[in-house]
Amino acid sequence: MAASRPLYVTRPALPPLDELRPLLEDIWQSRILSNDGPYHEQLEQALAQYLGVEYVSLVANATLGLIMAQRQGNLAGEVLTTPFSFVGTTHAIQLAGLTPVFVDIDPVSLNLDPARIEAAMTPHTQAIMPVHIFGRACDTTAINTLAQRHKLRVIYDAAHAFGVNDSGGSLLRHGDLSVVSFHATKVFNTFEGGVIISANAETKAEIDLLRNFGIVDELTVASIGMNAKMNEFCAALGVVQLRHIDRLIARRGEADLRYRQMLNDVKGVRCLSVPTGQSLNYYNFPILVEPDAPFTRDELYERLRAEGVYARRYFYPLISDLPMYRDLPSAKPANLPVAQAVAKQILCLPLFPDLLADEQQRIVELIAG
Ligand code: T4K
Repeated sequence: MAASRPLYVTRPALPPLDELRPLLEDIWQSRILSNDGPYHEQLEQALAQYLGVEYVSLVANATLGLIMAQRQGNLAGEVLTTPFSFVGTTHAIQLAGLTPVFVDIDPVSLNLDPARIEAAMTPHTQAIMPVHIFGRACDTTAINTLAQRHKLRVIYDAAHAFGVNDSGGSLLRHGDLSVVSFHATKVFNTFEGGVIISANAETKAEIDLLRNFGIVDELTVASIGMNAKMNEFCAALGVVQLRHIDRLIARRGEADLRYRQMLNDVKGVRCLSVPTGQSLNYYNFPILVEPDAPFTRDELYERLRAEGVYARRYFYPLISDLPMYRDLPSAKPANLPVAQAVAKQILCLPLFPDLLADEQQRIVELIAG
């Protein structure tokens, strides 16, 4: 077999450097490097149009976005969330001064199970932070109903959900706020970055203050804000990236379909079902290693690794099993049986726009053994 490149779980897409160069020359010329510069403005407007949402605030990364989304509501108390996510989700709750309460996930969507949310509520519950994991939509209707009934805020961790639509439009329109990540590993990347989608103009105005120290003008500071601004370099990159995003998502979709076809007859592993009523951005390609497979998930992970295929166990260990969270009452494994099982079965295969069919064939042959 010809020498093969290492296959990481993702490979960031970048535009041709020549396309970016005029924007960089402009920045070099103007010396406007940050604090609501022209490319920042341009990208916010372009994203509002592309995503089909109105109130868009760029941020330096999604973690700061999630923290600010909680500070904006002046929340204090408990936030119901999923243990099956990137650790940043729960860290953001803790860093905002709130207490995470873990709720089990649905075995099909792998998202927060709405049927279990009410049982986890206490008089201290202030908000729900669901995650559209792998860009697969949460049950937004059920979550919205619960939030209205109990007067809770909903902050979606939409880190994976760039450009995903459901039958009513952008998935990002749900809840009080949604936070998307533009990290290098994401479908749409600005090296580091993210965006907060607010439900209304007042919320956006408060978020925009919070991301710049709460500064209104030279003499007025309105809130205890932080520095969560996106700089002009990242914003300019975003402007150029957006020109290519549809093609890149389409190529991810082609690779996703190829995996599904190639893995169809492979014993011991199962692809997640294609969700209905929503589009996908094909952020990841998660598979589940069946309990009766002739190998364990970790054996498969090591087998691939030995051949230069760096699949990742997203998301294992469960956040609720990490040392700083495992003593919370809601973190007990018996409280989270579905998440516990899924975390032991999940494996994300490499998926990125320029992944070749031959490379996928090699990966699938390694899995088939
Ligand atoms: N909520 C959720 C649900 C999230 O998934 C995340 C982030 C957040 C919140 C927070 O969003 P941000 O604050 O980051 O905007 C990565 C990312 O650092 C993290 O952003 C992401 N989720 C998470 C799922 O993945 P690691 O520690 O797994 O990344 P790392 O460095 O191991 O990279 C994975 C692979 O990607 C590497 O093996 C190679 C490739 N890679 C990575 C980078 C950074 C590249 O080829 N080039 C690169 O520049 O966390």
